[in-house]
Amino acid sequence: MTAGSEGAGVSPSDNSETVAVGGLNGSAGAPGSGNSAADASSPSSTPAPLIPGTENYDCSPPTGAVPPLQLAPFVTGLNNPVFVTHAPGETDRLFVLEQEGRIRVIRNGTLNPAPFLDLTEKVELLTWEQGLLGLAFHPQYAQNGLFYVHYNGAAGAAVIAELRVSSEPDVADPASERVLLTVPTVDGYHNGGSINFGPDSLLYIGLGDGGGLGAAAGASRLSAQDVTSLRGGMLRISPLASDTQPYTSPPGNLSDVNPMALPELWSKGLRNPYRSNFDPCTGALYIGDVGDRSWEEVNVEPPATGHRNYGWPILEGDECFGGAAAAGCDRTGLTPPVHAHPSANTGGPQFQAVIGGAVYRGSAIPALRGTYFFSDLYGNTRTFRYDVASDSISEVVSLESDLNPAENDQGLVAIQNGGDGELYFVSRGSSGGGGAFAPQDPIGTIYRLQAE
Ligand SMILES: [Ca+2]
Repeated sequence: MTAGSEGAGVSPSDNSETVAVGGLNGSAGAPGSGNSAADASSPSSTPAPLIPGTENYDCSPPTGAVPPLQLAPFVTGLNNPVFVTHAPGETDRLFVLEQEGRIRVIRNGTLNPAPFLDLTEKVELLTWEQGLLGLAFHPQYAQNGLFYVHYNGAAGAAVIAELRVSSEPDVADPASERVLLTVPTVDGYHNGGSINFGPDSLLYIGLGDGGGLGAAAGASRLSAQDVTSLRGGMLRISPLASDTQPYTSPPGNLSDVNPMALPELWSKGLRNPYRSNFDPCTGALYIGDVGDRSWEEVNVEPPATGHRNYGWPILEGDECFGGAAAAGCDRTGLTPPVHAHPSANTGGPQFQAVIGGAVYRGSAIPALRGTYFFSDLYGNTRTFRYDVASDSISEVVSLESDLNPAENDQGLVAIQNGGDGELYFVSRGSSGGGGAFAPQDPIGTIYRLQAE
């Protein structure tokens, strides 16, 4: 293996061996993980949400039949929106990320003209896959005003940074930025982007394998199996500064069972975890992992269950990566996805670049409570229900004929909960295609999932 050219990690040595993390599947969950508040064993109870700030989500069981659904335009005129979320406990504001580096505020359905924060001077987009990709508010945001962003900075490197709100609630303080972590890219592809606080109030960060075209691709792929690289991993950190450390790595991470592993790592073997979300009612973590040429996949981590190896680049989906020549690959210790969909690249039904979504926890459509929505870059939305007790999913249902507002090339890039648990779909207005990023007109739209 040519591990010496593995340039996308934070390896202490250029010659670090690629160390498999296999064999760790099924290891015990993190200590202090008071999980399983909600599972199928008590379907009639209504658990409280497990994540601070999601107390307005509705965790009661589903009732009734699913009505015909639609995506109703909520806010338009956004410039390359790529994400939406809410501050803890808030139901009147949403925060939208515009790819080139702005955070915008939507208050009661109206877009504020002035941004909450403008990071465009710091964001560098080498490709359509980069930009300001993720935002997570600290669980105690109402008290400390802290929030975290995941963006691509100088030379396209992944940057995780902390900022603080100003004395004005709709304006952040740009001078407050404190960079926690910087991880170089290869050529701007496979960045990951997700960033979420879990039930343990720790920050989970999805980093892609860093991309790589041609000869560089093989090397960057290997980083996903290299526990001395943060690339291709799900990280779990306590983001607050501690003495001289910009953040700390808590007990319970992968290094507890594999001393070779970097202390930030929680799980490995991911290719491009662009979008992930916890279900606050169960604590399960849903990870959409964008595939290569054959399979798009969704992984679900049961509550407080890390130390997983999701297989890339040994597996793509549930198949040995590399086609027939790779048949018989060693699956020991690898966790296949709960769902894999053929990619459009193989000539199957159109489905390309999975968009990991979120679990509906609103009140408006009771039959959907507990249903996970995900899609692809072209808005081919699908759903399933995940059962914690059996660690398995229901049949996957396609909603692409109902919920594809522009029919094609709409650039669907996120499905997220509002503060009331309802679902919002973020459309950039075009897929952007491959290659270098190019500015476009403000044709982005946020849709709200509603009954017809
Ligand atoms: Ca996988």
